[in-house]
Amino acid sequence: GAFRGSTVWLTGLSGAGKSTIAFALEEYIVSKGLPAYCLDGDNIRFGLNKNLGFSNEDRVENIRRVAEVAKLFADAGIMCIVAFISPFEEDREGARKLHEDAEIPFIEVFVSTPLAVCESRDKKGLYEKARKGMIKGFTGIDAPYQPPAHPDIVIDTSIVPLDRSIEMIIAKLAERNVL
Ligand code: GGZ
Repeated sequence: GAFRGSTVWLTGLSGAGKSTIAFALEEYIVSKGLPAYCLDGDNIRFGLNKNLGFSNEDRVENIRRVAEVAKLFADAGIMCIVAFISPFEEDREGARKLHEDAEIPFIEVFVSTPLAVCESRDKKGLYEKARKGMIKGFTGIDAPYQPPAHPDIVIDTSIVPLDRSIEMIIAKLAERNVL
C-alpha cells in the first residue's frame, strides 16, 4: 500500500530495549527512502519537557505531551517512533484515542523484557542506585509499571533478536496498510 504517517509506541521498563528497537526501525524505514523520526528522553526531556521530572504527575504530563507531538509528526506524514517507559495504561490509552480520533494509525509495542534482565543489563547503573535508595521512585523498583492489557505486539528482547523484532513491527504496519 501507499506509505502514510503513523505512530509506533514502544512501552516498557528502563533497559528493556525500547531505544534499540526504535532506532533500528527508524534506520530501516529511512533506508527505504521513507520518513521516520524517533521521540525519546534524549530529544524530549532535555527540551520540550525539561520542566518535568519523574513524579507520577510529571510522567503523566510527559506522556500527554509526547502523544500530542507524535500525533503531529504522524499527521505530517512521518512514522513517529516513540520510546518512553510510559508506565500508566490510562496515559497510553489516551495516546491511542488521540490518534484514533484523528484516524491516524497507532501501534502499541510492549517491550516486555523482564525486570531481572533489565536490571542485570543496568547500562547506566540506575537500577543499582535505585536499589541502594540513591534514586527514589524508579520504575520497577519503587515506582509502578502497568503492563499494557491489549498491546498490538509483545517483544521480549531477552528472547527475540533485534532483526526479528523489526520484522514483527514491519509485518504489523503492513497489515494495517501503513507501509
Ligand atoms: C525511571 C528514570 C528515572 C526514574 C531517571 N524512573 O534507562 P534510561 O534512564 O535511559 O531510561 C529511563 C528514562 C525514563 O524516562 P521516560 O521519559 O521514558 O519515563 S516516563 O515515560 O515514565 O515519563 C532512565 C531515566 O529516564 N530515569 N529517573 N525515577 N527512569
